[in-house]
Amino acid sequence: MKCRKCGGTAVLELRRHNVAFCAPDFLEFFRRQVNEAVRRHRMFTRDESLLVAVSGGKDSLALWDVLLEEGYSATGLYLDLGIFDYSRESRAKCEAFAAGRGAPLRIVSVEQEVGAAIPEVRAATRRPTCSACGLSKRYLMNKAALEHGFPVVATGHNLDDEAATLFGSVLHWQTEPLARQSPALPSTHPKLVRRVKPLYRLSELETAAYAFLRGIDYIVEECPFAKGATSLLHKDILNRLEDASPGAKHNFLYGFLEKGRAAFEQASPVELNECVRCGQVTTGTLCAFCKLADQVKRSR
Ligand code: Q46
Ligand code: ZN
Repeated sequence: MKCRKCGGTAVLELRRHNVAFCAPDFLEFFRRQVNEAVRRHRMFTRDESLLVAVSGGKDSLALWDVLLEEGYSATGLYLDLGIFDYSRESRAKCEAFAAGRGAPLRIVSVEQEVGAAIPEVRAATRRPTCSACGLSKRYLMNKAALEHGFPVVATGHNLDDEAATLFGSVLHWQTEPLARQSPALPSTHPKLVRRVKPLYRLSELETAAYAFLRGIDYIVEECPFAKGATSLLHKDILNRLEDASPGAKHNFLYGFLEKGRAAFEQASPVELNECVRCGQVTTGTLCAFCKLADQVKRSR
């Protein structure tokens, strides 16, 4: 296999693009895809300070790395979920990455903010772990960005994540998630910062290859609560489709973004209020995070 750019020995074949690249040209391809995502969706400008949500995994650390390499001012945000060894190890990976690059890292403890670490939240609320966790993460990312003056939060969601989320929403025709699924969600309220996904054009395999070639030390283990998640089943189904028909995931996601999403967005306008307790945005009067914290407090 030869590199499409330089003719040297290729290290990676990208079947959906029908190309192969050597290591330096693959890294260049990766950066170009990120820059294209940023440009196409006007995610942020060179003058803005970015808050990058990092979990210690390959995607978010690859994202932080590429943004720093491209010269952005990018601060990491690690949310400590208190999930046993997984959280201890993933936090250590983020701290080591930050120290190695001289990049600023903020750490927020879910236990302090919610009143219990994620494993106890389930027992306290009987809510599925990932639903309470996802809700807390979205809330705390926005809160950290607002408190420290970041206009935008970037997350490491890749093409596989986005296609699997879309697949799950379509299977159940969940119109609200479909209206909100986008590589760039604008700020629709002064208390809501922009949320962007600069890796949405890159597959999981490509972010893993980038992390490997850049020597990024990331946590390989998944969160113990991810086991059996339907999103993994959806990823598996899409991988089989992709094997048989390279480009299937990409066509599915890009086609929706170009042709389908606007219809859902128009059909589900949302009115945002400020939570009577914490002041963050909600569609009701008390936000879901404050309700969760109340439930935790009551159970104690
Ligand atoms: S961290 Fe949280 Fe994920 Fe673990 S508990 Fe579920 S949502 S699986 S990305
Ligand atoms: Zn609230």
